[in-house]
This record gives sequence, C-alpha cells and structure tokens, in this order.
Amino acid sequence: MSFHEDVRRRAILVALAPSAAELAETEIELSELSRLLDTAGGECVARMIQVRPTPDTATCIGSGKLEELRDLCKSEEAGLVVFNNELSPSQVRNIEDALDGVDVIDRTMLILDIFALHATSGEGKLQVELAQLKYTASRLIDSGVTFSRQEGRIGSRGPGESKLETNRRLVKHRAAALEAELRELAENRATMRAARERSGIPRIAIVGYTNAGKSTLLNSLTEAGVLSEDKLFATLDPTTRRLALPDDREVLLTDTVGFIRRLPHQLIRAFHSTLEEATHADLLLIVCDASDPECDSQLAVTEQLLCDLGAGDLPRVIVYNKCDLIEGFLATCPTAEGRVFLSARSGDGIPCLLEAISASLRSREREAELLFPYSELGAMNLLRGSSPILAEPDYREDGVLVKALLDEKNFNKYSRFILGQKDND
Ligand SMILES: Nc1nc2c(ncn2[C@@H]2O[C@H](COP(=O)(O)OP(=O)(O)OP(=O)(O)O)[C@@H](O)[C@H]2O)c(=O)[nH]1
Ligand SMILES: [Mg+2]
Repeated sequence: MSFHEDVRRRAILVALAPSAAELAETEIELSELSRLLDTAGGECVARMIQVRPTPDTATCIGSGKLEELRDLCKSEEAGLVVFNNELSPSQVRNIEDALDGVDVIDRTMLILDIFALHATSGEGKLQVELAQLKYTASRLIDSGVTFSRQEGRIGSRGPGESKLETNRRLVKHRAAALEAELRELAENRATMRAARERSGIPRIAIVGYTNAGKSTLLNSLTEAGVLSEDKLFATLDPTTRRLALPDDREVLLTDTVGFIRRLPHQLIRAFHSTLEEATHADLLLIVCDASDPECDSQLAVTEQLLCDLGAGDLPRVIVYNKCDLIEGFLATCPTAEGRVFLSARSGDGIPCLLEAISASLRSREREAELLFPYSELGAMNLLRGSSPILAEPDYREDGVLVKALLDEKNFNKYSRFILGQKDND
C-alpha cells in the first residue's frame, strides 16, 4: 500500500503527561504527532492523554486506561495506535495483546516510516534502512515478531520478508554492509565538498524545523525545482544550487533535511553525513515558520540540534518565513540584527534576505589589493568568481591589479598576490 493511497489508516494517538501542569505541552506534542501521522498517510480519529509521573513498565499507560483505549479502538474502528512516548518491545507486545488486532507503534517508528516513504535517493534509502534496522528491527526481533517495514504501510509489520530477516545475526551483517556502503558515499560527499571548498565560493546552508519552508526558499531564490510540500520531512537529500547576489558575487546554497524535536538518534546517526552538510557552511540561514505559534520553541530545537552537530557557532541569519500569513506584515527591511522577515511563497522580503546575506559575508571580509602576474590570470578569474571586486581591474605592466573583499579563506588562499590590505569596519 502506498503513501498516496486513498484509504487512510484510522489511528488513535496516546500520550503521557508527567503532571497536570504539563498537559498543555503534551497537547502541542500530540498536535505534532497528528501531523506526522497525516504525513505518513494516517488519520487521527481520537486522542488520549493520561497524567502519570512515570510510564507503567508493562503497558506504558495504566490498566484502566488501556481498557478505555481498547473500547475506543472498537468504537472508532481504529486499526492503529501511536504512542508519543518511546515504547520498549515488551510494552508494544503487551499493549497489542490487550488491544486485540490493533497495531501499536511509537513516535520514533512513525518518523522512521515517514523517512522510509520519502527516501528517493540511493543514499537516503540506505540511511533509512540502517536507522530502521537499528531501532525497529532489533526491537521486533527481541519481541519475536516478523515484519516488513521499508515498503509496508504505516504500523503494519507482516506478512513481509522471509523468516531469515528476523535472524539477529543477519540483521547485524546487513547493518555492517549498509554502514560500509554509507561510508563510501560519505567519502564521495566529502570529496565533492572539498572541491566546492577549493572553489572559494561561500557556502550557505538552509536549515530549520521541518515544514518551515526551506525548499520553497531555495526554489524562490534559485528556481531549483526542489519538491516542497505541506508534509513533514519532504526533503531528505541535500540539494545545492548557485545563487548570484546583487553585489555580483556567487554563493552556493544547500537545502537540507528538516529538524524536529526528539529527532530519533538512530536517524541522526544514519543521516550524519547528510546533516553534516550544514556544519561545513560559511553561513547558516535558519528558517522558521513565523506564523506558527510554536515558532520560538521550534527555533530552540533547531539551535540545539545545530549545537549537537557542531554547527552552533557558525554565523547565521534567522529567516522568519511565511509572513504572508501574518496580518499586517509589511515587506520592509527590518534592521533587527541578523533577522529577516519574508515570504518565500510570495517573494516579499527576498531582497532584504539577499542584502542580509551580503552584509553578513562582508562583515567578515577585508579589503585588499592584489597583483596577479599575467601568468596567473586563472587564479584571478577564480577570485573574481568568489569575492566581490571593488574596482575595474587595472592592467599594468607587471600584472593585473585587483581590489577585492576577501574572507579569511580567500585571504589565505590568495595571500601571495596581496599587496596591501585595509580593515573593513
Ligand atoms: N503561506 C506560505 N506558505 C509557505 C511559505 N513558504 C513555504 N510555504 C509552504 O509550507 C509548506 C512546507 O514548505 P517546504 O518548502 O516543503 O518546507 P521545508 O522546510 O523544505 O520542509 P521539509 O523538507 O519537510 O523539512 C509548503 O506547503 C509550502 O508551500 C510562505 O512563505 N508562505
Ligand atoms: Mg524541504
């Protein structure tokens, strides 16, 4: 059954709130879970929250609640229950036993399902399979269930592949083979990245919470034609495009996989080389959905994940997107430092973003005069493609004199041609 199939699985969402004070927060998490379910092709028909300081070791929710859940599944004709909390294999088994015939999954499994549905590239598929093996497969083997998930519909796990798939030793071998293949792809990625770095062109990564509008922004800036959808995790593979800024310089823009709170760490590990694209940038565009009441907390999650990936200190511009949905939004250039308000969909505010990018790059550049001997015109052309040139080149007897703004990378790269420099304030 495919993701676009008309019949949507009727599902009930269940969450624990550690205390009554945390009910509102839990409601928000359930709304996000409901969007995840929708993206995976399911339909939320009911929600259930139990206030409980700690999960029941056997069944997560208490026995009374479990009975209530069984009745609710019957009356709502639900075939799937999704828990917001992470479940152990034995909890899955116990709850399934109590609910007779209803599939039970947790939030991590649901996210893994979405990644499986959305993976298109070879690398994406390998990454998803590895993450699934690391989470779902090992858990289900522990609970003695046979399953097939990569192609299956959400929450179903059978009849599936041959029994061999359930063999722990084979799973281990498969994981090792996937890891080896992924290592090779990661090396290719590193080689490509090194080539981009040698070109001296500034690299900009578009990062942010899932569904914030990263791909739409890349498209609106470069006509990249990247799929943008009102679905979570529409993008799994990084796409890089060139963009010419108004000051005539070129930059490389990369669209990346979105973040979410509690991103399963199996996925972070499996997608490390993809996520790493962000950490090698000269500038981050952190995109958020300004029209979402959860905008601030989504930004905080993004910041935390960037820190975890080692990209916490990179220069950034924060892009408050979807401003067309905010009443009274004016497409002026607000001067709030490092923040731009825009609509990637309508294009309002895009010129401000281009200016902010230029300004951020310029703030880390120094003005320098360089003299290229006539035997080194190749190097001069390379520089002209990657740094802003401040005056027409002067063709002198001893070579071509160029006045340019150099960032640290190009400053080191072209140091042997530099005649004089001036600090840029
Ligand atoms: N109203 C409005 N909608 C927008 C804007 N930008 C993006 N969207 C919509 O938001 C949804 C998500 O956009 P994407 O560009 O796919 O978001 P993304 O950040 O790439 O999402 P993932 O790849 O899933 O992480 C789509 O339905 C877009 O049409 C905007 O400026 N205004
Ligand atoms: Mg995207």
